[in-house]
Amino acid sequence: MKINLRFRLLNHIVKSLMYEIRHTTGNNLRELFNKASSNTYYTVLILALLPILFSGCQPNRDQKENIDERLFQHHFITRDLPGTTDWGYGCSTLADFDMDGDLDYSFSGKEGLYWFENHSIDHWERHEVGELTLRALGANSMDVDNDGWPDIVIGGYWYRNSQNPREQKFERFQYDNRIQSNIHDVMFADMDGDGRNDLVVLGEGDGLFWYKLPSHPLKDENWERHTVTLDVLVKNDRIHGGIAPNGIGDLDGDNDNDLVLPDRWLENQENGTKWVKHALPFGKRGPFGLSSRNWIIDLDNDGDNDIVMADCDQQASRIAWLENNGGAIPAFTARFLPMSAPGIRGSFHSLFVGDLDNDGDIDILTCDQEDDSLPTEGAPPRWYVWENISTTSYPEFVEKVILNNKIGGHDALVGDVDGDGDLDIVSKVWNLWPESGNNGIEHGDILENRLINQPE
Ligand SMILES: [Ca+2]
Ligand SMILES: [Ca+2]
Ligand SMILES: [Ca+2]
Ligand SMILES: [Ca+2]
Repeated sequence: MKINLRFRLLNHIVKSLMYEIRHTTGNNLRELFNKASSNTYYTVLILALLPILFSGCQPNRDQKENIDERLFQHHFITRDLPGTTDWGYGCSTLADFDMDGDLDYSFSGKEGLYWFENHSIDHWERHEVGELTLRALGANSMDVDNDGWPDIVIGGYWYRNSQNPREQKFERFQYDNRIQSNIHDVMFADMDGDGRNDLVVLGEGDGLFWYKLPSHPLKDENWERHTVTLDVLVKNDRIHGGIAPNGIGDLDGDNDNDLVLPDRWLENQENGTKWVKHALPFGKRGPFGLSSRNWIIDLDNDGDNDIVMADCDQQASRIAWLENNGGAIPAFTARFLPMSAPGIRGSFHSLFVGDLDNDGDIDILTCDQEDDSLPTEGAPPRWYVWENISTTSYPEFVEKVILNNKIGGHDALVGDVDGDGDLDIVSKVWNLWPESGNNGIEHGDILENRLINQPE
């Protein structure tokens, strides 16, 4: 029986029985069963309910595997970026910048910051956001000034959407003039528990900070800054990346947002003003120190948050989920995801955790980046999904290569870009790779999910 039909039937039966229980005089089940014995309808209902109850309450998932190379179709968003190639492309965000109802994509190169207007899956128009003041890799979009239009935060600056972004560049404001180096991760999360999102940034040259967003941000002014830790600095533990794309969440069940770095989690105490370090069994060091992509989620559906972690900025990247034991100070066990495709992985600089095949369970996405300095071995850069094939609430993953055309990715982002009800993936090159599937030229990309509206 199809899962939806089964749940609809179960729902109907439970509602009917609850109604009967509530309206049975004497409030006892004996009367209900007496009624059942004299009423064919309720006998059928109860008999139908028994096997469902005895089969356990786990959804009996369709065991068919849905994800393979045919599910996603690659298109270029751009394949003629201007300018030089020795800098790398960063600052990815996915938001509806022109407020026309579809998701647009932004990223930067050395020459500046662009947003790509979504006309259709094969037609994207490049617009300028503005200039960068220094090399920047991390970015995120949020409505900073509360005018309803998504803005972009990069480094120590935020770029205000002009409200006419097709015609007019964004206006740049500086929120921290002390930041003098690349900020690798930019996140928005409520750190002090007042119900409003704060800005959280990580850069190995500056530190890990959170900022309260001011109510009148339209000026160059240092925002109220709280230091989470300076352990990330190059001269200390050198932590290059960690909190992106979803490494902030409640790990100890006390309803405040904690934070994940490659080899540790930091416990939020006293509304984001005190942070206590606890070890995690994951991070390994590469040429940029410790670096990972992290995603907090309750993956095994037992009520506590687990963590999906992928190495980045290093060769032979691994990926695992870390199971939370539910303790008051939780401990985590690393469950490494299987790698069955041949070759050694490159740098996994992307991570998404969500339902990519609309079957109700959580899958995991990453890819190798195109990068001569952190190359794959024995295979070109590829895209991978660990498809959840479990039939219970405890996950079980199998690795699927979903794209293998010499196109790598970097800080890929996921959303329903073509608005058809399934999740698509946008990404871009990291740096020039002469052997790339775009003849060695830089590019932006979309992997169209063909689950819905898939051609015959
Ligand atoms: Ca749009
Ligand atoms: Ca917490
Ligand atoms: Ca859990
Ligand atoms: Ca879609």
